[in-house]
Amino acid sequence: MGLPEGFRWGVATAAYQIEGAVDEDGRGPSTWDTFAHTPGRVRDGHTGDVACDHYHRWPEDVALMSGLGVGAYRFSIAWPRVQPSGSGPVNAKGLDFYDRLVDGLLAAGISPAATLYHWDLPQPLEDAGGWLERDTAYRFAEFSYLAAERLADRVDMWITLNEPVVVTAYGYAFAVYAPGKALLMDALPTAHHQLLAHGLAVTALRSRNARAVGLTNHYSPAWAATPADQPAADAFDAFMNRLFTDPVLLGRYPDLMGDAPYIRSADLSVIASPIDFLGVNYYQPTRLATPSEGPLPFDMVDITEYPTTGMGWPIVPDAFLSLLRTLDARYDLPPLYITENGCSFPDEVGADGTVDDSSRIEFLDAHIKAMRTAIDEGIDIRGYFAWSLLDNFEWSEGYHPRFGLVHVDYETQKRTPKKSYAWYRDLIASS
Ligand code: IFM
Repeated sequence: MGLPEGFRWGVATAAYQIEGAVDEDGRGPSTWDTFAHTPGRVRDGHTGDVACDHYHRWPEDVALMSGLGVGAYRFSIAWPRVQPSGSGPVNAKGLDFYDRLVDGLLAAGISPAATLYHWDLPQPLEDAGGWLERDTAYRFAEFSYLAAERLADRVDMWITLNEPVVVTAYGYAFAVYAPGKALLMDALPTAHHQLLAHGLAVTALRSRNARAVGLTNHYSPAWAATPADQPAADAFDAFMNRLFTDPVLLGRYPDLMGDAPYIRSADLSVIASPIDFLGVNYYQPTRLATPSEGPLPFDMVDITEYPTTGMGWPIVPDAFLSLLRTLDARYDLPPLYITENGCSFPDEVGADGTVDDSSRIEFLDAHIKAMRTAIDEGIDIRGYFAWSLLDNFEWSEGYHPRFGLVHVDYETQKRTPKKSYAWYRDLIASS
């Protein structure tokens, strides 16, 4: 079967991973600036200070998207550019940047899809408690309102949060991402406050006539190592796949929240405000076993029988299909967008000046086929965004992993489209 009418092929990026220009035009510090500048936090001390210099080179990057023929671009708006201290008046120059970008995209015939929070919390908000504090949810709604006030007449899709589970788990429970806290299960209030932020932002965005509003979650199918390990897999599933979806689509939490004093009676109805779409990010499945010791109800076990990406992540396109089927069976879903899917490999520019990333082509081809099977089965998927347009700052791994369709030489900022860029361009043109 063909793709649904209006299906959007796109590419995705995020502000801190590509923009650089961290001190320009009044931008304030974010938790990722602080974290990356703390010795030992990011591999080889890499930071997002310059990144892909997209803040200055965005016209070149929009031209690369035009060359691909994408219909949509998912980018994120850096909260610390718009409200440098996380509250108070707008920094006009910060919003001007996104205004120019959005106009540049529209002039190129590319639909703008803006994410409002891709992990770069203004540092002053973190100093006041960050996502452990309920007030951060209200600050986020205010920021969302300000961004939409300026851009809602031209942005087609608004994504409130990107992968809030990663913020709770990596940022607040296990200290591997900003803000680097190791609170284990005491990190759970950050889940509730992010969800509340999402719900409040939906209302704020709608009050500014936002065209379509949703959120993006990270999903990883949970495989039990043996039948006896099924409770461990279920516990992981509740945390990774249900914690940020059940409250939004079902209006209730999975069991793991327990008796949480920070959840107020009206909160779940705010969180369950209807959304226009759900963003799905998929990279890999996870295998779980009963924990031998420790505070968590599961242990993660390596998956060794599949080829892996440069991150060591198993390549399992069938798990992507089974995830889409599971979501469809579990919920009365709004339309889905695949807001991220992709892989890193240690790509290099060859002597002839080209980058042969055939492994990425295989990865994308197999995952897009899995998505098309889901569409053929009747699952309402309206778009696919490859992660990522450019090689970029991969959080605590710095610039080592390369996820882009376009290679970036960080010394010269030269962009070199890889073989996968031409492959994706041809795929878009033919479908
Ligand atoms: O680079 C990240 C992105 O910021 C969020 N989703 C996963 C990607 C690859 O790790």
